[in-house]
Amino acid sequence: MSLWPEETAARYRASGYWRGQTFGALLTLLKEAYADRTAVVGEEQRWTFAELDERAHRLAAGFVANGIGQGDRVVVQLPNIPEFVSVVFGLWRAGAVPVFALPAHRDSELRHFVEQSEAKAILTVGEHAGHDHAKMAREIGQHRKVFVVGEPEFAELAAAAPRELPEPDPESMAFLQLSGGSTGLPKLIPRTHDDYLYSVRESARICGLKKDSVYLAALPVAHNFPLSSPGLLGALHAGAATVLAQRPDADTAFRLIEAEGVTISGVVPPLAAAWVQAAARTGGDLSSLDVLLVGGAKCGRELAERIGPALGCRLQQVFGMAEGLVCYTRLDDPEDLVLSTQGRPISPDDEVRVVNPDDPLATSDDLVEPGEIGALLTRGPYTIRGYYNAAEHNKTAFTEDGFYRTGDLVRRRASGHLEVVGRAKEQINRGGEKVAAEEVENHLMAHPGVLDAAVVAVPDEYLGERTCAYVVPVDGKQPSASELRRFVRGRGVAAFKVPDLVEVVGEFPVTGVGKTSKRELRAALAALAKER
Ligand code: J2J
Repeated sequence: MSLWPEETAARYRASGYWRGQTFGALLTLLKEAYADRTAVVGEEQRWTFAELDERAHRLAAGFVANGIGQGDRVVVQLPNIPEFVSVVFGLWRAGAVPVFALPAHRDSELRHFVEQSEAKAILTVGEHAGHDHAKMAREIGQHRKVFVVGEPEFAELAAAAPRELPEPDPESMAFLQLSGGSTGLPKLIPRTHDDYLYSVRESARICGLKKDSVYLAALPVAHNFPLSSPGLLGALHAGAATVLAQRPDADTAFRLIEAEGVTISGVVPPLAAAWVQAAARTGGDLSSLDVLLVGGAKCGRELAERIGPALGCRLQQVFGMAEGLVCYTRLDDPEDLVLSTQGRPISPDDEVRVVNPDDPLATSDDLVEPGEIGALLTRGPYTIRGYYNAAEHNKTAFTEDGFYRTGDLVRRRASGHLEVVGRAKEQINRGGEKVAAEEVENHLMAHPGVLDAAVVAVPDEYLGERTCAYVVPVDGKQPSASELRRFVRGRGVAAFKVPDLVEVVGEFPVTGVGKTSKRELRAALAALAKER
């Protein structure tokens, strides 16, 4: 059964976008074509396509032996280690559905993913970057199975004898991605084998991946960008190797670029800026690097202009979202488009509407004049039609005719290239890491001294934006900024969600608005913060 209306699904099949292939079946073909070529490189491991294929077969059998099979959800929280790849393909072959948590997520988020997806198991690591993931998973998992890479139970899974397993339906949910979100905790995004493989296949082509390419995954690979734009999966699809960096800093990345002959990577703008600066300082050999994708947040023209000369590579801008739509500047685009736009969609059947930005419920008919700024709506062969188990939220997140309301403000050029000029959604983009204002507000309001809270973006030279929480205390209470930051951290959230700044105010510093909505209040605060 398709997650799209049947008529639309039929069109996507007929157009050759959806080919009825699963990720497990793809890996089998890759193994046949590229057996002894390197597929994945980790800190201490180096697997060929044949080795990856075998590991995925064994894990699949191990999962099934443990009662994890067709349609079962498993929350996967792994850093950039080769086991991420074998585990995910193992789950796919078992017909199970990975839920991609980021290594930065903590108790409150992980618990939400487990509950929301009704996961049967959690798959994680032990200690990573100073945090005990195994302990956290066990506390949350309770009666669920918890597998920890490096522990005996996982070794047992990984050693299971391969066996024939039924293929999952290519049009069924392959995994759940996370949304950056704007209202409360992250929503789950159901992606299918067919729709995701289409975006991966085309991304690999658009980014010029070939079997001799080497992709450096600098960002956490569970994120949609390093996973599929073109990312780990794009590289595998092309028969190319992926090098997994444990950390994204310039020292680590440059060492790997030189040692492994990396040809392509993808980073968020603050990281691109850090690499540009470091290249001027260190002069490591980056000569193999051919393409750097920059996206996740707006890459301003000034930074865009410096990337090519500093790193000796071509810049490719990418504007994507875990919900679907991905835009790239093309490698043969004129320089001005590469420097000043965020690219154009992957597919000729990506439908883009730029609509009235002042109406959060604008429909696909409320178009602005061509070239004017408006809110971006999109629909297409790899953009979801609804979040997982979120009927109420879906009523406003999507139009009646199935367009996703991205919350991004864009301007469209005659060439179809989009320029991202801002955002209408209540989200802070902290250098590519998305913070839903409401999620942090709810954490703040759990503090006994807090009456009300509004979290807004303030400009930041390095990250683009940082978070500022305006807090109105309960009468007679005066919680300090540091106490409130500690409190939010203690609620078990990813570190990037702890407010960078906290301003405790007598009342919200907006006058004359009377009974104002949070939306208006936030806009007023954001304008105020910008003026400072
Ligand atoms: C401005 N804003 C951008 C850009 C994303 C590739 C690349 C990025 C993501 C991603 C992704 C932007 N300029 N170049 O999934 O496959 C903001 C927009 C967008 C939101 C999506 C991929 N690139 N953004 O960042 O799901 O606001 O995906 O709606 O994390 O990031 O965030 P996310």
